[in-house]
Amino acid sequence: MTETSLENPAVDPDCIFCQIVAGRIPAEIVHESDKLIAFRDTSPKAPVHVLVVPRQHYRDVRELAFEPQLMSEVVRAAEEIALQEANGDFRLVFNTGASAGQSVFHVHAHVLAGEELAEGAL
Ligand code: DGP
Repeated sequence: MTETSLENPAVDPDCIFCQIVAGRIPAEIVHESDKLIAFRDTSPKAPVHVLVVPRQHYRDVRELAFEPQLMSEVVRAAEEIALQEANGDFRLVFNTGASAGQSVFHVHAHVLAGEELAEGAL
């Protein structure tokens, strides 16, 4: 573990997305910068389904809200991905908390795009 603080450890060794960020678990990366990576979801719910993930470990978007610049980068990355892979329109979803469907507790934005998104596409 490096650069840890109690509230916001930079890396959680038990976190699957930290492992992807570190290159220890493979993923199909479609976009990256020094602050974040974006890779395809393994269970796509739309023609384009990409997860935008800060390299640093934040539990959920409530924590990311304290980092407005990084939050803004997440949105800009979503826009780029939707332009690259579809017509530029997209849906951005942050499942936040287990009862809202969050299953990986490293913040990630679901970018859904492509054709007309079905009503229940996440
Ligand atoms: P959520 O339920 O909002 O926490 O979304 C987690 C998503 O992460 C879910 O749609 C499936 C995806 N996912 C889980 N494990 C992996 C993995 O190892 N690789 C990739 N690419 N996606 C994963």
